[in-house]
Amino acid sequence: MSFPYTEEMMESVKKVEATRAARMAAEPRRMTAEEKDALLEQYHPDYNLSSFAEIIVGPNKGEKAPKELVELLQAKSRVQGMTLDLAHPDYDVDVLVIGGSGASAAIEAHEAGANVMIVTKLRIGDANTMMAEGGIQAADKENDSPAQHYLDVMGGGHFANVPELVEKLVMDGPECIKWLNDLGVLFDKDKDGNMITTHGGGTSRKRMHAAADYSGAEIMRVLRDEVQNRKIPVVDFTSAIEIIKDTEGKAAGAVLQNMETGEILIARAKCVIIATGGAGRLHYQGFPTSNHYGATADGLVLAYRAGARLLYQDTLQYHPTGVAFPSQIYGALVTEKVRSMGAQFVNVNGEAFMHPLETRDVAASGVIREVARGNGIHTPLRDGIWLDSPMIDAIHGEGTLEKRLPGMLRMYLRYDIDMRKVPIVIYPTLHYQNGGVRVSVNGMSDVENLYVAGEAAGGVHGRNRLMGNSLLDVIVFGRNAGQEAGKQFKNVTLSDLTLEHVDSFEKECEAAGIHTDEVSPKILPDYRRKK
Ligand code: MEZ
Repeated sequence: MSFPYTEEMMESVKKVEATRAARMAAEPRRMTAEEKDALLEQYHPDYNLSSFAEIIVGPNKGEKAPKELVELLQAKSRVQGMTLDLAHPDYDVDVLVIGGSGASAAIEAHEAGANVMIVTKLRIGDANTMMAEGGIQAADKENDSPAQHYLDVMGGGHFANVPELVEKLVMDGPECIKWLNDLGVLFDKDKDGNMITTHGGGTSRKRMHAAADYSGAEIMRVLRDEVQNRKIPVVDFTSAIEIIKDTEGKAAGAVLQNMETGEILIARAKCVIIATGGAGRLHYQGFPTSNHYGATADGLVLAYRAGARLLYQDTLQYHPTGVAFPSQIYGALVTEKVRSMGAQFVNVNGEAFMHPLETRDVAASGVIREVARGNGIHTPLRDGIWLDSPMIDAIHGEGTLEKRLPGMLRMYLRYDIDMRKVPIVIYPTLHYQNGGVRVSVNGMSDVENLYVAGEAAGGVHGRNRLMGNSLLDVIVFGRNAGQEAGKQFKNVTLSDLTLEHVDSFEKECEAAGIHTDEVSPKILPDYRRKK
């Protein structure tokens, strides 16, 4: 392979280089609140109403959600037409964790004495948690406090966040970092052993703890080890396709389907924890995604059909810096840490048009606007914006980018792009669902004994999440759900198992005149070429 930038791109690179010293000397300007509001309204994809539809049935009837999600929420159940022997389950456990990102929940429930099982549709760790790069927030430094973190989270989420959830997130943050560190997560530390922390978009203090630029992979490595050490059973390549309830309406297990053989299995459980992650593979509004292959909103569908309400299902996060070029890695994540380390957004004329660390919704909208204004860099799949990565070594010294962002460097070097020497082209990529299943502070949804943790739950981030709060969310609320279920299962006596709620939901759909061939949960995206 040879260096892939075109002559036209290199002409623009020269302009980026020509303005670099001046840009480094000047403090980039922050937008005013009014400027941000106007920008969001005009350019953020959440404001593109034509891509949303009304939910016709279920607890969120009358509210809007992305069209693709509405279709799945109101699709046919995969168990339709099946005769299932619910009285003779294949698995009988105290706590069933659905999704490998629930590893921390499984560990805590196990610690509380529960007989726990994890079921995951791919392998444990094939999850968005694994793919989080830049870090995890927690206010554990002297110049910081949970109160300061709280204000940042609320401001970033447009004050739509559920206050009690935010309080739990920030108060438990420092202890979570300690828990992970004690388990063996190799966080970046200075020569004296102190954690190195950086800023993220919208943070007023440097509280991003990282393991280079593979923070999620490092955290998942350690959690997976701990699951193995505790001999917690993991049933992999097996998807949950429906929540089972008992005749009193409590969550009581799940119908599972082996992904290879198609075999149907019944798991009975006194408590169920959903930790199935996000929805990037639904490619809302045609966006590429940074998400893992299985991110198809399954948890939302399962919980919704069981009667749980969703919250902020109409707000998505488009990460400002997805790869726009080269095409082979289109939509892959370029961690925000690149900007935390100093790289600026620069247009085709070499101008820095926006502060690099505005909150994600604002930054993504700013990039979209700059391209819409015709100031983008032309590449085969789409025009994008320069992220001036050579600034990192220029600011912090040679070798910094290689040390602090080795994953990024390697990803681009595979295509002969050395991001230490030339800027890279980015455009927003679908990254996160800000909303999800509504939960109370103990992690329980509206359905008794059905807990939801991590990206599948909604409320803590309001209408926009800050960098590093998703890893924190999945650890704080995963552990919390595990601890709560670890207490709760001791009080649970299950009556007969039933899927009556699935039948009732289907009848409600019929009565509402919904006719569809779609089945859900979706489980995996369908990338086959359509005729
Ligand atoms: O929290 C995230 O989404 C995250 C850490 C992403 C990143 O840019 O690295």
